Amino acid sequence: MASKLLRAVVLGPPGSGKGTVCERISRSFGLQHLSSGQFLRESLGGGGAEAGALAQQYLERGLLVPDHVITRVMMTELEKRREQPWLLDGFPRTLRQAKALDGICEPDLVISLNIPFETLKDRLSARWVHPASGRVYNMDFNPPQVQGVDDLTGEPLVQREEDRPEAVAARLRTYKDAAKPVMELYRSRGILHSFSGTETNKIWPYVYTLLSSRIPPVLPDEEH
Ligand code: G5P
Ligand code: MG
Repeated sequence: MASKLLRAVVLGPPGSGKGTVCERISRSFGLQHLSSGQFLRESLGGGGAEAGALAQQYLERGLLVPDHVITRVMMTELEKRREQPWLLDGFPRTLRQAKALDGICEPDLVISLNIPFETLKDRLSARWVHPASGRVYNMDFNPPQVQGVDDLTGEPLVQREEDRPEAVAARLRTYKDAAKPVMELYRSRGILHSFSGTETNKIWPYVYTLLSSRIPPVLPDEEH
């Protein structure tokens, strides 16, 4: 069924809520959530994988990894899912990446999260993660049940190097420069939908409505 093969992309600066929104979309609409940052972090634990070793230096500083590295990682994952609907979180982030993605499949729908700089800085410094699973918490917005530990495993949470203030400012600058032509490309195709605000919970109903017009929900929008 054509609607089941929806391919969507969520764009947004670091901390804009891509992961949070994608998780909700994935639960409500059954799309597979594919996070480029998560794939990169997994490849770091991959025992000397070339892409992993290279990526680590960039990840630690909150810089974009080179296009060919991330593109190879993402193309491998997307090739495995040729016949499936998906939702990309964090890819493409540059024009080159967008062109590489077009080579596999042009996205049907692009969601852009437009969040003020101050809000992003506050959020990122309150973020803690469970490294093994990639589960993300926020001490204000989405705290763990017990402070400092993962809800499911009870293992300790850590703060990513890239969430320190200097790294955050650098990430936001890099993002803006690289993302502009990507947004222009998708805008020119008429598939870009931008959502502005300071709270994911307020943006979410609009995202839900947009997605509902394209694909039947598997879960009603009441749990969020
Ligand atoms: P990632 O993993 O893609 P970023 O930097 O793009 O990382 P990040 O930091 O994961 O994005 P996000 O997914 O946009 O942010 O946002 P999130 O995690 O859902 O929310 C951020 C925090 O705010 C969370 O704690 C969340 O709970 C909280 N929050 C959400 N909504 C609200 C709200 O309404 N209110 C409040 N108070 N809090 C809220 O990429 C990591 C690195 O990988 C490399 C780069 O080095 C990158 O830095 N990389 C790539 N490099 C090149 N090209 C690519 N395509 C790459 N992809 C990844
Ligand atoms: Mg994320």
